[in-house]
Amino acid sequence: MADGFVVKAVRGLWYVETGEGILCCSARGRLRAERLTPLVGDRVTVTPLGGGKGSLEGILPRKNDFIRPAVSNLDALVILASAAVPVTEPYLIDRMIAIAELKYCEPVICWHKCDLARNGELRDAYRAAGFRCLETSTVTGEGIAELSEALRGRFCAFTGNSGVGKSSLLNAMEPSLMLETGEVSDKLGRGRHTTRHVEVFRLEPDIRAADTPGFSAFDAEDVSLQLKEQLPELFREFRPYLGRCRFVDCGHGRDEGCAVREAVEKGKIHPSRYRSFLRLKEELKDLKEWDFRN
Ligand SMILES: Nc1nc2c(ncn2[C@@H]2O[C@H](COP(=O)(O)OP(=O)(O)OP(=O)(O)O)[C@@H](O)[C@H]2O)c(=O)[nH]1
Ligand SMILES: [Mg+2]
Ligand SMILES: [Zn+2]
Repeated sequence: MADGFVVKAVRGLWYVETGEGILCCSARGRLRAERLTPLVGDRVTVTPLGGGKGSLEGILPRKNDFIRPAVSNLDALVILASAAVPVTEPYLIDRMIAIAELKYCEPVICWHKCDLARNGELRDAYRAAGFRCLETSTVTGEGIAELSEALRGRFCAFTGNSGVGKSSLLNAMEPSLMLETGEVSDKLGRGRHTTRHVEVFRLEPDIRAADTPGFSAFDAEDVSLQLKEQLPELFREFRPYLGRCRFVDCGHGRDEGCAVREAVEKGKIHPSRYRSFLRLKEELKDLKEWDFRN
């Protein structure tokens, strides 16, 4: 039996990095019986079967796990956004931040393609809220070294809409990767879903990074009852105001005497973040405990 790390999952086969190289593994019956699906990022135990094959026997306890992208044990989630085509909706950034915060994973916000366009206002808003927020470009090389430094020694996944430049940015950080990239469609201004599966690569200096397929509006959502219950705290710049509202059960919407809304009005919280909070709250409002029993 050997220890390993799942670097890729394709159609019921897991590619596991071990001391003997990468083994292509199928999951043992016991895992299937327990309905445990290995994820990219899992620490696992495998039995080598020879010929580059193996049997995946067990999954070590996870630090966290995500549905989109389907990965586990992340130290950081690199959220790519762009002010150029395809423009990223701030709501998507804020939703991913909330999910990362829930799972004790650091969100790193990357305003990419900054050679084409910038959104200085939002960049500053995220920085003021306490996030690591970089501007990067594969054309000018801006921010690439800074991003590599921020991710040193960590396991992270790159996420963001299709065409935002995840694979290109990874190539810029580690030119030996030569990952496939795709033009953004002129007509629709959308990406072409070039990357088809999650895969982990090693980058200098001592980084493990997963490239992931860009998402579209139809993907499975990583929502949970915990996300709903903890939502206000997951917007970290709201925390100083929580508990200061007039009513203990304040929903931080139109409620009278809401300290969060007052902070927005006084310019302490950016309105775009507050709008995202309200929209996410609305989206989660019908989630009930029984939706999560199976
Ligand atoms: N101007 C400019 N274009 C970029 C930059 N980074 C990526 N691109 C272009 O954006 C397009 C999409 O890049 P990809 O790396 O394929 O995007 P992706 O996020 O991996 O897309 P999916 O794999 O579909 O999710 C390509 O045409 C890239 O050349 C950048 O910093 N500046
Ligand atoms: Mg890609
Ligand atoms: Zn309130």
